[in-house]
Order: sequence, then C-alpha cells, then structure tokens
Amino acid sequence: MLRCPLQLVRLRLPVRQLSDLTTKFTGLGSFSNLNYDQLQSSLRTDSSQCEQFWKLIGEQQLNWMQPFHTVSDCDLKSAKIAWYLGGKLNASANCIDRHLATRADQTALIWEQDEPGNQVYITYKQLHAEVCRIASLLLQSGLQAGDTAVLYMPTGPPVVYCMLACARIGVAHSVVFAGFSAEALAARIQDVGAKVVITTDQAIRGGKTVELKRTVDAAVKSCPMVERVFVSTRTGASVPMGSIDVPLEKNAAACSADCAAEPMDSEQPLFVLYTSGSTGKPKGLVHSTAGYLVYTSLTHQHVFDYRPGQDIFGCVADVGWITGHSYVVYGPLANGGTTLLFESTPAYPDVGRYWETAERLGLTHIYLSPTSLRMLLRYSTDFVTKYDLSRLRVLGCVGEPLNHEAWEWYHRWVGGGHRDIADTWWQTETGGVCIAPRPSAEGAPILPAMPMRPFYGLEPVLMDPATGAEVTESPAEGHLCMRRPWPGMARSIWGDHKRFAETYYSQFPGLYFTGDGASRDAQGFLHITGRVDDVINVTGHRLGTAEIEDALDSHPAVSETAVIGYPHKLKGEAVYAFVILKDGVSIDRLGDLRRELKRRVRDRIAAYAVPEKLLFTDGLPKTRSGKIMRRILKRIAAEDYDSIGDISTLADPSVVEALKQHHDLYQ
Ligand code: 6R9
Repeated sequence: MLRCPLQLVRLRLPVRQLSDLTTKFTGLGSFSNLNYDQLQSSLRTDSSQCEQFWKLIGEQQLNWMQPFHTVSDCDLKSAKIAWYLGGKLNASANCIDRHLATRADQTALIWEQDEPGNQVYITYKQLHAEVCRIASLLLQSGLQAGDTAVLYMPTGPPVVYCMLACARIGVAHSVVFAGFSAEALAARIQDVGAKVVITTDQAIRGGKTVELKRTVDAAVKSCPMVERVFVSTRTGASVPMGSIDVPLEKNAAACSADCAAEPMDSEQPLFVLYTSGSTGKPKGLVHSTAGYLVYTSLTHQHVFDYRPGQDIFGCVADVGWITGHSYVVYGPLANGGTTLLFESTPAYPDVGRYWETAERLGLTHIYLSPTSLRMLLRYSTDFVTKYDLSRLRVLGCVGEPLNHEAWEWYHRWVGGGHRDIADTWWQTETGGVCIAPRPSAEGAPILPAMPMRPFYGLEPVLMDPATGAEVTESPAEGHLCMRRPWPGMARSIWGDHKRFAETYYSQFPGLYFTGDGASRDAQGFLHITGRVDDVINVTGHRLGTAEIEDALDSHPAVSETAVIGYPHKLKGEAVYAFVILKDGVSIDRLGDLRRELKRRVRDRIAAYAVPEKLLFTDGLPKTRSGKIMRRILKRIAAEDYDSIGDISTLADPSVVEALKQHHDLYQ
C-alpha cells in the first residue's frame, strides 16, 4: 500500500481555480482581494474587523425581510451567543424562493435511489411547490411558529420538503436518524416536546427494507404529546394506520402550493439535533436561523470551492446527522446549488457504488466519511478506475480522523493524484466546518491526513488540561478550544441551558471547548487526535459511553458496567463493554446473557452502538474513591500493556492482571 510521510504535497491546481481562491471577496469592502493569510491575520488581531467581516458576510449571504441592527452579542464566559439581532428572515425562502427568479428550472435535488440508475431530479420550482403544500398541511393540522416536529425519515426528497416546510412556518424540526430504535426515538420526541411526527412507511437501504412506521408506532405509545403522525410513502407497503396517522403526500396534494414564508427572528431555533455527550442523556443542540444559514452557506462555498449553476454537490451523509443538515440541505440550497440525496450505501450493489454514481450523475464534489474509505480501500482499485471521474473536482471527508492510508488512497485513486482533499473538522455543535485545508492562499499546500487551517474568523487554541493554561508554542498538543464565537455555533441544549454552559463553557472559561484533542505542527497546522471525553466515535457516529452503560445496566443480571472505545481497523473505534454480573447469576447463562445484552443496546439505542466486545469480569480498576479508571481499560482493550502506568493507587491492583488475562483469553 502506498504510504506517504508527513510531507508537503503541492497540488497543481488549474490557474483559474487558484485565482478564484484569492478574489472570492471582491465587493466585500475593505476585505476585497485579501488572500486567506491576510484576511485571517486582520480578523485575528482586530475584533472590530471581525464584526465588520461578519456584518458584510451576513448582508451578502442571505435575503433579509428586515435588516439586522446588531451583528453579534456574545459572551462565551456565560454561554451567551446571539447573532444578527433585530433581523428577520425565513430559511425556507432563502433556500428556495430567492432562487426562483434565476434558477426555477435548475435542479435543486438529485435523489439517488437505493437501486442504481433510478435517479430523480427535482427543480427549484418543484421544490417550492412541494414545500409549500406540506407547509400548508402542517399549518392546517394546527402546528404554529414556535412548535417542534420530529422527522423520522430516510434520506430522500420528502425529508427535505418537510425540513423546509417546518422552516417556512417557523416550526423547529428535529430529524432523528432513521436507524435509531423506538426507545431512542421516544426519548427524543419527549425531550423536544413534539406535537407532530413525520415518518415514512418503510425505508430501503442496501436492498433491505426498514420498518420506520412500525418503529414510530412503538415510540409514540409513550409520547402522549404527539397529536398527529404524517406518513410519507416510499415503498407503498401496507402499514397499520391508526386514528392519529395521516398519509402525507395524499393530503399535501390537496393543499395550496402557495404558502407564505413567515418572517422569523434571526435567533429563532431552526432545528434541534440530538447528539451523544458524556452523560447518558443525549443532548438536543439548538441551531439558530440566521447565523446557522450564514455559516453553512459560506463554508459550503469556500471550503469546497462550490459554484452554483455548474457544480453538483455529492454529500453522501444521511440527512439525520449534522453533515446532512448542513451540506446536503441548508448550505447547498442556500447557495442555489444542486445537491445529492444518497439513499444507498457505499457497498450496494458493490463497492464501486460511490464512483459509479459520481460518473453517472456527473458529481463535481463528493463528501464522505473516513469509515467508508477504510472499507473501500480493502478492495481492488478497479472498482474506482473503471469509472470516469473527470468531473470530480473536490473530495471531502468528515466524521473522524482521516488516517494516512485512507488519505493516500482517496487522493491517488479517486483524486488522480491531483485533486483537493478537504479533510474537514467540525461537530454537531459547530454547525459547519471549522478547520479545513481550504480556503487558503494561492498555491497553499495541502498536507495529508490533517484538516490544517481554521476557517475565516475562527481562532482555535490548544489548552493544557492539567494547568488550564493556553499552550502557545508549536509544535504542541492540547485540548482543542475556540476563542472567537462564529455565527454557526449552537445556541443551547434544548430545555437545558445550564448543561450547555457546563458542557462547553465551564472547563476553560471564555472559550468553547470542543471535547477533542489536537496537535499543532511547527507551521501551525492542526491535526485532530480524537475525543478527550467519554464520547466514542464508531463509524463516524458519536456515542456516549454512559448511554451504552445505562442500557446494559438496565438488565436484571447486571451489577455494573464500564464501556470504552478501542481502536478498530474499519470502524475507527468500536465499543468494548466490561460487565460485572450480580451474585448468583449462573455461569451457564453467559452465552444467552451476551446475546441479551447486545439486543438490549440495539433496542435502546441503535445497531451501531452494540458492543463489538463484551467481557464478563469480577472486578474493574477503581480508585479508592470508587472512580473507574477508564484510561486503564482503554490500554487493556488496545493491548497496550506497557503504558498502563502506575496502578498502585487502585483500590485493588490485582484486577488489572485478571483483566489482561481475560482479555487475552477472549481474543
Ligand atoms: C460533523 C460531525 C463530531 C466529532 C468531533 C471529532 C470527530 C469530525 C473530524 C473529526 C478528526 C475530522 N471529527 N470530523 N475528527 N478529523 N476531520 O462529524 O459531527 O457527529 O457531532 O461528530 O467527530 O471527534 O468532535 P459529529
């Protein structure tokens, strides 16, 4: 396998593209014609410049129904974040209506169905009509501005229609990934207080059908606040319809295709999206209307060098994750782009699916996960080279650290050795990309396997967790924080601002703490080392170890559990559960118990959360005050025994030896 040391890879870009990189801001007052380095240094050194920059960007990126009077009102010490105050706008109008004069017949969405060759093209004009009909239907059903609706749907046009229909009438949507279990769905419906749930009869993915409506039926049994369930048709299978269930398309067809977009305050929540944290309860991150849209559209344009009217953006993420929200839906549509809705998997019907799709649809951009690359690179490169990928210009990646091997494979086989690789670092909380190789100055190098450069106006800092002080030298490592606020950052945790402040703004006062570790090389470029909290990243999906422990602990035979992540060749990280059983549980039942516990995690959370390894043990490494030393469990799981370190402070050091032996046996 081709390996490349950490060296400068100078990319030869076409001359036109190079000049574009430096002239993006023409017409932006004093920022016109500044290159990346000049702009960043002016924004970093001068707060008023920063304010002026985001003012001009805010005015330029969006259509306002009422102009804003204050650019920002933020105080990170008290977790107060507000942008574009006084302004009124509508996100749906910004993603659809404002393009109608010039792009009515341009394709807005390309729905790449599970079976290859069944793509469906939807123009901006059609998108407008569909969104208006559904918005009218939602209004008729009694939803109004300020309400919330949960969407439990597969990636496809209907979920986009419903998101934008909610935005049109000021309802905050909360899309729940359609792989979550009924219990996980119910917890989110209850937390967000949704009166309406929108779902699909069945989903189809990788040739298999998934029962979404039945899962919703099971979930809403424990959600008395739900008054209405709209059911979209994907397969047309007959699914049970109860008294609160309403077929979506049939009823929307009878509604008006003209529905006014409501003027909303800049800070009105556009959506709530749940993600895992280090405690058991998932957090509903709240994103604003104006700041989020300004930031996703700007990053979509500059990080990926996106040109509306010419380019087809192929983000293959599921709409149920933040990547789908920001770079399948809001960023591309706010920019008047053409965006892909990918229903399938990278391996269906074979591992050439992404590249076959890219050729057939003429994608100019592909944006995917390191996990999928690690899976694909195990197969013959013929699956890539037999397709004509000459239209692809920018190759993006997000979700986990992109290792060297995957970077090289992507760059060489998909990128022909010369296309830009955008390894983008960001989070559900950040709204959009924060660190990525582009935008950058003319001829700027892209280094393998690191996101490298902060986006305009962002100021990453590395903090020493031991002293709480900033690490200023380079090269260095530390906890990754952000000093300056930016418009796209999350505003709160739904219903729990205190938890928001504690989670992100208390550890390093005055800074946003990302939960990730990072290193900075001698040139100042950033590399992300992974989570430093109790969050693990399995196939690019975040999981809280406490969430999985809660599910396991709920089993009557279980006394205590400790869950950690360990390095996994394909998944990035996989789940390892250490389980202590209650006294008297028969040893003969271990096989059954293993199955029952895995099932429990699947039922309570989702299939991807199921432990890859599950070790029954008599003891866990604990301090004398009873705190589980996860650091030690991690080393045992990774078989990194040499760096276990001092165990003399443990209440019972012999536990470590026993675990090592069990782990060896287990292999
Ligand atoms: C967009 C998204 C966020 C966590 C984040 C980090 C990891 C994302 C990465 C990356 C290294 C990258 N992560 N991109 N790590 N390099 N380019 O993935 O959001 O699901 O909230 O996950 O993913 O650990 O903290 P989310």
